[in-house]
Order: sequence, then structure tokens, then C-alpha cells
Amino acid sequence: MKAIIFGVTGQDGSYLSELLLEKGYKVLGVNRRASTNNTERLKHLVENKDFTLIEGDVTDFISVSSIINDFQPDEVYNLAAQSHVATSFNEPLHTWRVDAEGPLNIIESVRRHSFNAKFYQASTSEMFGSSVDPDGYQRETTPFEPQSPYAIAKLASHHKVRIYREAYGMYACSGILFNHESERRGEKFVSRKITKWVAEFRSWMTGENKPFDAVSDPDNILSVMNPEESFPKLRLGNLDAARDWGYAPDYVKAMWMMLQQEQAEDYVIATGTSRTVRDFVRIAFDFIGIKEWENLVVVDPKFYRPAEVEFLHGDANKAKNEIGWTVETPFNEMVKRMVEHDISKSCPKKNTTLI
Ligand code: NDP
Ligand code: GDR
Repeated sequence: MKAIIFGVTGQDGSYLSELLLEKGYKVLGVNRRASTNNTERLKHLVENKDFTLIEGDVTDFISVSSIINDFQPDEVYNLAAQSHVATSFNEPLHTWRVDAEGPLNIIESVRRHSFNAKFYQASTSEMFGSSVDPDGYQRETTPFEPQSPYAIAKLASHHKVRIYREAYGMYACSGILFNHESERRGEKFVSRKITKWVAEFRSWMTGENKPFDAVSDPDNILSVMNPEESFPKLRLGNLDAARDWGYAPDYVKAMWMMLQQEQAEDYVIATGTSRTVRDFVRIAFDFIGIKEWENLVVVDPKFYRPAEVEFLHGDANKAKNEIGWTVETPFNEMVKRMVEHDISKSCPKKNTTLI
């Protein structure tokens, strides 16, 4: 089997590449030219004989269509996006080109050159925006009320994929994935921003040049020192926003499962549990033994969005019943892995196993 992954250098692209290679696929990863190395998440895969990188940009129809025509894939995964919601308010046109025109370039190229290939589009829970069913969940049938240029562009692609499925009979589907995080999450997303800060703070607290060498009683340490003077606080925006956070390696399995069905269908992928940003912060601090974290965090209006999605809470029962997808990694385990990973990066010599 041969698969093309657009967006291969991102968080999900790297995990999906690993999954498909494990399953014996030949994987062609499309990455856009960058002035610095953007293949950090793929460095362990570049020696694999079944893994090839090719330069391409989803906004360029010529580049996309010739890649698809030359490779003749069995499966095409489009994960490429300007994926940062806050950035989409500052760069709405760029976001539109990548997130709305990009998928159209790909699916139209598949239709012309590789009609029988199965196509996966990375849709998002952001498309629900402010819409919630009366029982407090969002699911495949919940009306869409997008709240950002990002969500609007993604929703346009979501409908285009449906049209290609219904009008042309292509195997084309969208995974409506809720937030998913990992050790490879981009550092501007709130989860990784928190775990990176928490890890750096712990490394700073336990550093050799400090009066304390172990975090035996971190809250006691905090009461005798003034971290504000020595260590910049964690600056965040809306702490009350609620998200349904899962673990990215679990979620890329769902992408693959969606392409192994008789008929293409769209599926919500989510854990079914919603937590606030405040909960995420509290749990991350808990892993380094800090209970009284409030004086280490500053709410900075700079990180507020012009429009916010306040509440996301997914019902993935359709995916569970029809394709057999279930959550494997609990939320707390995910946060722990992220904090441990960031500790190992910020302080490589320290023992990074948290108990
Ligand atoms: P990332 O931001 O980590 O990855 C996005 C990828 O798209 C990167 O490889 C990026 O390349 C690539 N890309 C951006 N612009 C272009 C372009 N013009 N041409 C080709 N490639 C481009 O996102 P994730 O891995 O987290 O998410 C994967 C997809 O799933 C995205 O479409 C996202 O919108 C969507 N999604 C993500 C969710 C999540 O919680 N992670 C939830 C729901 C949907 P580069 O490395 O050069 O920047
Ligand atoms: P989101 O993820 O917008 O849900 O999109 P992000 O982690 O950026 O924000 C989650 C929530 O946290 C609030 N928040 C902050 N966010 C960031 N980035 N930085 C902060 O300092 C901060 N403080 C509070 C936000 O306001 C928001 O409510 C992600 C992306 O992966 C999308 O591509 C994907 O489609 C959706 O998840 C599902």
C-alpha cells in the first residue's frame, strides 16, 4: 500500500508516518520548503527505506497534482494546515489559502489523477464553535457555528469533501478531531506552552546554582522565595475555556481506521471528557509537586482571542460503534508524558521519571 501525507512535518504527520510504516506502507511525505530545518519530528524516520520526503506546497495546484499523478497513492491524508486558531485572526487570507484552497487542490488532483485513492481530510471540533447539543455534547449531527477564520476555512473544506464524496462517488471523508496533544505538540498551543514552562520551572528550582537541590516540598520553597524576581511567570489567556483533550498517537489511528471501511463517512474523534485550561495547568503543576500554582501564572489579555470557543466536549460513539476506535491514553498520563519529556529537554541530566 502507498500513502501520501500532506502536513507530514507536523505533530500528527509524524505519528501517522510511524503508524503507516509499521503497517508496511510506503509513505511519501510532502513538506514545504523552509529556510530552516522543519523535519525535526521525522528525524528517526529518514533512514527508513519506505519513507520518502518530497517538497511541495498545498497552495500550489501544479505541485500537488504532479505529486499525486506521479506517486499513484492508495491513500491520501491531508493534515497540512495553518493550524493555530489565534494566528488565523491575524492571517485570515493565508489561513484560507492553506486550509480551504489547499484541500481543494488535493482532492481535485485525486479526482483527476488517482480517482480510486481514499482521501482523508483533517476537519476539526473548532467547526462547532459555539454550538452544543442540549445534552452538552458535540457530535456529527451538531450544527456548525465557526468562530474563527481557521474554523471557517476548515468548514469550507469539510463541505467540499462531502460534495466530492456525494457528487463524484469518491472515497473521501473527514475526521472531526477534537484537540489532541503530545510530546511533539507545537509550543504555541496551550498544552505544550504549559508543560514546557512547568518543566523549565522545575529545572530552574532544582538547578545546581540554587539553594535547594530537590523538590521535596515545592510549596514550602515557593513560600520562601520570590519566583517573580528570578523566573518569568507563565502568561496565559482564557483559563476558563474548556477543551476535550486526547493523545495524538491515539488519534492518528482513527485517521487510518476511517480509510479502511467499505464506505467513506465522517466521524467525531474525542475522549468525551471536557476540562478547562485551568484544570490543565493544575494537573501539570501537580506532577512537579506544586499545589499552590496561582501566584506563578498571570492572565495576560494579549492571549485572549477576538472570538473564543468556550466549550468543546465530543461524543465519539459513532466512531466507537462503526470503526471500533476507542481512547487508549488517559488525560493525566498524557500530561505526565508531556511534562516528563519537557523536563528531559530542559534538563537532560536529571532523572525525568515522575512518580
Ligand atoms: P501542525 O501545525 O503540527 O502541522 C501542520 C502541518 O501542515 C505542518 O507539517 C506544516 O508544515 C504543514 N503545512 C502548513 N502549511 C503548509 C503548506 N502551505 N503546504 C504544505 N504543508 C503545509 O498540526 P497538527 O499536526 O496538530 O494537526 C494536523 C491537522 O489536523 C491540521 O490540519 C490541523 O488543523 C488539524 N487538527 C488538529 C487538531 C489538534 O488538536 N492537533 C485537532 C483537529 C484538527 P511546517 O512544519 O512547515 O509548518
Ligand atoms: P485550540 O488550541 O485553539 O483549541 O486549537 P490552543 O491550544 O491554541 O488553545 C486552547 C484554548 O486555550 C486557550 N488559551 C491559550 N491558547 C494558547 N494557544 N496560548 C495561550 O497562552 C492560551 N491561554 C489560554 C485558548 O484561548 C483556547 O481556548 C487546537 C488546534 O490544534 C487546532 O488546529 C485544532 O483544530 C483544534 O485544537 C481542535
